[in-house]
Amino acid sequence: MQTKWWHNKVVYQIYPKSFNDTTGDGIGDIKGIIEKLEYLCFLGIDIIWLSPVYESPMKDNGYDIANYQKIDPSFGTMADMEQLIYEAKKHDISIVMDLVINHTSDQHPWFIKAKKNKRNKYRDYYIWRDEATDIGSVFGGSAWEFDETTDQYYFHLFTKEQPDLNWQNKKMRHDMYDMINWWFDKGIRGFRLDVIDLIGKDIDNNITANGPRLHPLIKEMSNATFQKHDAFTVGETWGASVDEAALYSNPSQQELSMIFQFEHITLNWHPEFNKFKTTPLNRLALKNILYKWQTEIHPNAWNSLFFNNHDLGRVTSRWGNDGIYNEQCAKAFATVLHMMKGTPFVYQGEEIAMTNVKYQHIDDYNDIEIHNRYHEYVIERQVMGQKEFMQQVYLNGRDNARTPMQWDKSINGGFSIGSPWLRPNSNYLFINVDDNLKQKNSVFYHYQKLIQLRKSDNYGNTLTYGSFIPKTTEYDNLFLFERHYEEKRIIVAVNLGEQSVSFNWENSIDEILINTGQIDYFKTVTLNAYDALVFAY
Ligand code: TEU
Repeated sequence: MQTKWWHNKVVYQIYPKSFNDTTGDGIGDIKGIIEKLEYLCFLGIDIIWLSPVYESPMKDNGYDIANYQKIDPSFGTMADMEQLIYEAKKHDISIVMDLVINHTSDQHPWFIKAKKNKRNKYRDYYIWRDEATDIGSVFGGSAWEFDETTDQYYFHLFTKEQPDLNWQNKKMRHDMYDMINWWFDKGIRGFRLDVIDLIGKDIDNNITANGPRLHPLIKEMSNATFQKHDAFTVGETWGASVDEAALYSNPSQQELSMIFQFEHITLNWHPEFNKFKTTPLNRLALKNILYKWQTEIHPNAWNSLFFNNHDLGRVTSRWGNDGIYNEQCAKAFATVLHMMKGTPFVYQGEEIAMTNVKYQHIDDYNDIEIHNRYHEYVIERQVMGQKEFMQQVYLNGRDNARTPMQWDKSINGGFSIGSPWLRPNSNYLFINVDDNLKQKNSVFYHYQKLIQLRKSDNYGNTLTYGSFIPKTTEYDNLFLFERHYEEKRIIVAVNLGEQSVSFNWENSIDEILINTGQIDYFKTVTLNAYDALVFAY
């Protein structure tokens, strides 16, 4: 396999609005990220993926961009951004920005001009039709909004404040490529591409994701930008299959470094109500999906590895046990993730086992998706009761991932001396960075160890390039697999449940790499609730 600079790197995702506020306005800022670079360096991460910090009306917390080349004042200035890039580089950390180019904000100058009249040169930067079709918005309701100024509908797969761009317009595309290269010239090392599988849409044939023109468009973009800068790129592609993953990430395609696929995330989602009507996690189904993506992906393609991000409930609350087993459970999920082949992503707070939050009232929530779906399912269509809906929000609502980062026991968990834009989780009193750094067997130091293993002389190549060999077991909750590279062999055994499991082991053990329980072994290895054991043999 052709080696890439990012192959053995670990990515940390920051949702700036909730990371660290240095001005006291209750909103995280770029200076707050600079202040925490030492912490991130100590954790051992190599790349920071920054959720959007561009100028935005914040209808979707920055995923509605009004100016791609201006920093939103709530996050700071362009000088702050340039300083972050500079300071991060001094810590050998690369900055990757979030590229939201399927749509802009309705406050973007392009859209403001496009709306003025039909003759405007920016009119065709967006998608206009005389009649609406029955395509729905991801956030509920129609994907069409009527504009009275010009008596036409415009298309928006997300909120009506996020009009979709027309990627068939060549001038728009090249304006975008100029912007992308402008950011590379500032020293960033890559991009996370928001819902990039939507830019090939063919809405007159009811095709939104994975359209016929998708890969030619990504190739054109990549050749005009990413390939020129040996960039790290990860595309968000919700519906991608393991075969389609190679179309994006096989280097011979010259498109992207990797994609975020969501088959493991949506495995217990309802076909119509998605995250708002889920079934309990089926661990065998999760195991089979993770193993499939490890063993069936094209040998030259590349996996991203994640359980958390800014759109998902936190994994210990969503799939595990965020009560008595919270820390053990966090370590177990992290061990499975980081011992697989691909690029691990750590979402802010995951490294200290932050959990979901339970606000009592719907008005305590900020997320446009939660509010839109509450209105649609509970109020308008009455297909769900209030209690049932709130239970699903407690599991999968996006605000669970957006509560302020919990730094210490001080007011607001040390996130802000002001009034935070989203109420902190009150458990910051016992789940916080400060306590984690003081406890040698904390979740933080477990993540630090996992990341160190990936960079170690002895096991770095095995974990980065080694083959993945699944082992069959009689237990759904026992994730047992091996990693082999040249003469190195590692076995990974994680109990992703509360019932004890065991497996026979007759071979010698060369070195215990991870042991989160007091695991005894003599011919039989027994793992109790959420124990994780990794050893070389
Ligand atoms: O998310 C795409 C997306 O579809 C998810 O928001 C998903 O729809 C939802 O969480 C599942 O119900 C990307 C960004 O990650 C998200 O934050 C933005 O809201 C969205 O695109 C629009 O830019």
